[in-house]
Amino acid sequence: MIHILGAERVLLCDEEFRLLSKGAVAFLGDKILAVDSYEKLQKRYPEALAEYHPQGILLPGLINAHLHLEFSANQTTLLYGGFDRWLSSVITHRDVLMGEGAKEAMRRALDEVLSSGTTTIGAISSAGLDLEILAHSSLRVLFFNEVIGSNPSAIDFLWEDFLGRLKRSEEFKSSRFTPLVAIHSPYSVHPFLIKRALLEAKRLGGVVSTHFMESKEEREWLEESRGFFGDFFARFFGGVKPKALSTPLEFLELLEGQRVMLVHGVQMNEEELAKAASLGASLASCPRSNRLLGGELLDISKVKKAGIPFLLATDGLSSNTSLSLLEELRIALFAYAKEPLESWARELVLSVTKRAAYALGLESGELREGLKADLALFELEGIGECTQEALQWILHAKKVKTLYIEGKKVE
Ligand code: MCF
Ligand code: FE
Repeated sequence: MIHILGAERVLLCDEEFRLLSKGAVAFLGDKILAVDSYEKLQKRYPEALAEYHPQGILLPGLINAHLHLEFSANQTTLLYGGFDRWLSSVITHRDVLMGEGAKEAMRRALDEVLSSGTTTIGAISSAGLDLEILAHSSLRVLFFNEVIGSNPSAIDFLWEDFLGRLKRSEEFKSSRFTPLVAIHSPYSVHPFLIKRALLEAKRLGGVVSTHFMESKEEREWLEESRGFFGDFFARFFGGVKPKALSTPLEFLELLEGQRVMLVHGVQMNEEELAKAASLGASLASCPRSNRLLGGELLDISKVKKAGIPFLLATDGLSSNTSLSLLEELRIALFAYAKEPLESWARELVLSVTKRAAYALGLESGELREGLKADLALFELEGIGECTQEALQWILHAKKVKTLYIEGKKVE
């Protein structure tokens, strides 16, 4: 049965940011059949099940490209106000956070993801505890199996653990669930593990995610083998201070030939931005997480100048107060205060729709014939008289009204 979903405003989320007044999307099965005015689509498909929302604003389902569902049990446990304290507190509390209450916390967090109008997530899985919850959720999931560890004497164990998780996740592969690879970061993964994990990523054929240049401590360590990470690693290496395994640029070079999404990038310099651009990498920014951990925000103008596509994501509840992209969008609108207001609002909308889909290799993120029917309908009073749709939607949208993933209504 063909469905027609009509709304007072339809944001196509194409590069020109076109929108329709009294527009609609017609869809059949998992795909969009046509996007046009509600009236025309009703005439074209008279047999369709049609509904129109006079206060509605219809968008492609939002894409949260980077979060850590497994850390959802954190509320007040972890320490903020410095990357060093935060990381130390993660190590201290990791087992508790990932213990008993973790599953329930993950379920609650996913409900929040859905109610913010999100249809796709890029979930970093550190231990595989989130596998079944995510594989059985109604969301579209890019399941990034994380490889982590730099101690040479533990490499075989670390590799087997990663490979075991990866293989297990591959058993759940489906049109909505895609197993992928994440490299935790340049400071925490041995190049040997990186190279092997990248071979698996090539076999899977998708994007690789990695945290990169999140903190000042990271640069200090990678370039000079000193600072917080020196002491941090000494604790895990039996008191012997190891050396950093690659510079930031050497790390980026390892990623050559791979589709990459970098996460954070707050401390990236011009040379690294240029290198990332030459790799065709995208950059996911998580402003609330950055404020709580490293303290500083990304310089958007540098990222734009380098020609790197910018995405917005929430990160996990280990460094945020919610997994709502709507809240993240509002924060980003205010926090990146140098950007011109209206055009920035439009760019932010694209950063969680079309640009995110492009970066992740998804057939969604836009309202266009042939793409997946992943749709988010919101209601906004007065939208019919509004001329600043993207801006007003970011300011006022609190909860999605109806969500479709692959043409199926999420109940
Ligand atoms: O993005 C934030 C901050 N940067 C790095 N890692 C994490 C973030 N949120 C959760 N993490 C996880 C990461 O995946 O914390 C662990 C890793 O498993 C830190 S290293 C023990
Ligand atoms: Fe993260």
